[in-house]
Amino acid sequence: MANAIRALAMDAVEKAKSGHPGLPMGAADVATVLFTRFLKFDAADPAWPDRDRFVLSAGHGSMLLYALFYLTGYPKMTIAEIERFRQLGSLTPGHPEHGHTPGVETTTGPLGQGLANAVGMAITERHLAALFGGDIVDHTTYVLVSDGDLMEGISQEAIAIAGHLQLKKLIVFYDDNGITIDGPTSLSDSVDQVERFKSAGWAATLIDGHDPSAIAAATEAAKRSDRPSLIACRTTIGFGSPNKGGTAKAHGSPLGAEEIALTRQALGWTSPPFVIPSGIHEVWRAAGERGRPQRLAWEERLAALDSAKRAEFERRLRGELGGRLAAAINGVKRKLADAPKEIATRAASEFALDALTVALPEMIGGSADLTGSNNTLAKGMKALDAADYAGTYIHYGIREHGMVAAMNGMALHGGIIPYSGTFLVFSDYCRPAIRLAALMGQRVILVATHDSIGLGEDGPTHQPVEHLAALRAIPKLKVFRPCDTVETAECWQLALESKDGPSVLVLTRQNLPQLRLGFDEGNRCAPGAYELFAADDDAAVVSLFATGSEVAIATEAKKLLAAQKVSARVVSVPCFELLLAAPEDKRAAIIGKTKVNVAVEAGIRQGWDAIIGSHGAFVGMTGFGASGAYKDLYRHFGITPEKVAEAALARLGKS
Ligand SMILES: Cc1ncc(C[n+]2csc(CCOP(=O)(O)OP(=O)(O)O)c2C)c(N)n1
Repeated sequence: MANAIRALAMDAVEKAKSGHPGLPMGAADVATVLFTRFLKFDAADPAWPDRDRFVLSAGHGSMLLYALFYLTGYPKMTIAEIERFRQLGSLTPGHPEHGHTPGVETTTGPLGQGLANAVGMAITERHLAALFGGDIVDHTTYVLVSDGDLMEGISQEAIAIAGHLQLKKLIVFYDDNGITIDGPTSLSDSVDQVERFKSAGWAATLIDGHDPSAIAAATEAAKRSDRPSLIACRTTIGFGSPNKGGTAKAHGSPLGAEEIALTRQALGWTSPPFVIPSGIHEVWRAAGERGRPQRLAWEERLAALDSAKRAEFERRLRGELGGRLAAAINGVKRKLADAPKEIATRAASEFALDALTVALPEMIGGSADLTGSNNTLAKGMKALDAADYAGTYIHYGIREHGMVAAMNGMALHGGIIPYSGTFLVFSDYCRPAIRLAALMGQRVILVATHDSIGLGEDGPTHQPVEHLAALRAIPKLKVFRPCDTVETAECWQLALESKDGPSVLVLTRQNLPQLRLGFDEGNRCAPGAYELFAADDDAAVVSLFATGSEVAIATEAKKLLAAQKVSARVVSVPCFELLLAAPEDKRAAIIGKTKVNVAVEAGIRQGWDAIIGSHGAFVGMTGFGASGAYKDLYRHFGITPEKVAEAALARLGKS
């Protein structure tokens, strides 16, 4: 049965003239034992909610997954798709893509991410089991990792969190083949992985990864463990290939016709390419049907659940917010209309979260050890930890990358909406996971506080300058930078309503005036930008565009210009992506047609030309910040109402 995987992998890679045969061939025995004896799945229904998850963290070995899907009978994975491996539009892309190929639990390829995603999935399983009961939620998360996965730094973050949270239903198979692209791992690594995992609170063992009974015994033991488990499986990369097996040559290129013929001989595999002997295929298909009775029994248990509980479970899995969100946001906005607040937007975010987390108990918060600074802990939230998986707040520790990758796994699992916090400057530390959230279209929300030189004395190491531009460059990511308490609530609403993609909420440390007074039933931030303060007459010659803390500066600049008899309007731009996605006429109407456009943002100019044009004036940063009181810094870097007014006057030829 394992040789069927090997044959499909080497033949598909050969036909595609590219790909990675080594991992599928080496890990075929592990995968065969897992899929035929342990994994709870029903090939006919790859998205069944209580299925076990299998994450191929080493995504370059994608043919392993595709071969398994084909052999076990996933409906869409036909032999034609296997033959179209890596071709445009096929269901068998180079690396597994979630949302593209049914059965792929997460998009992998960037090493280490899948392992951290799996941690998020395992956390979600424990949490939902605590809420809805083990009859309804009871599944194991299995992961296959490679040397590369475990060398990446993110793996340390993931392992440490999983060990700390005692995620006993997380089982990791390590394809311990001692080979990477450059050659043997001894070129660059001397870590004892078993000891490393043990020290992080895991059960860990080393076995022969080509011995089915050893694989089965280790998996049985792992299932009984009260800790997460690592099973290091000694394997031979490209198992079966007489000349390339066990070497880096089997890692990432076709074996070649001659070597494939020799491998067929060595494995005793006589079928032509893409043909699986019917006897072997039948046993594989039976493995794919093995879980059907379990799925049907689960459906019956779900149907028998108390109807309110069942409705809530199903609502959560669908990721629907119902009418709860708008009601909560409007409640917050009414309070702010009655009693305006001059607070930092990070505090405004907490104010919104106090209401949101009550209305939407599926929100699971957290922070990378900056809870008090990120204001992510709402009233009444309790820690989610090994003692109480029903909690809704995760102390991720100083692990930004692992945190966001775990959030991706949570969103992929479904049933919860993850959000968490760090400083905006450290979005660099989790950028690869943010990018994957965007690529996968997952609702993951990052609260990024301390968003500019406005954070003050911590200085240039902590002051983001290029981060807004860098985040705005990621397709499908929404970057929100609200200017006050009301916009913060509205941006939270938009982030939560963005079911098909991630959001970053960029928030200040420093207090800001509430500019939105009165109550607006609608969400004025929804178009991405709007005229916050119209010109005092019909003859505006200047449009002042700003985001976040700089909207108040633009508003003051408008007054200075008025004193000089120059009519200006202020446009708040809380979200570039929404504005730039709007139809041309709508966008043009918001941007307006005044003689002069000026933008002010305490970051670099990059990206602003799309709104103000290359002739527009920009008041912001051109280099790194400095340590000092924030008001001094704004003056020092020239981000003041006076400078904004001056820039406008200069463009009008009045200075
Ligand atoms: C973050 C990241 N860095 C680099 C790569 C490129 N890459 C793909 S596989 C690989 C290493 C291969 O070694 P291993 O993980 O042991 O896989 P195996 O050789 O066993 O297939 C590298 C460096 C990547 N996919 N992701």
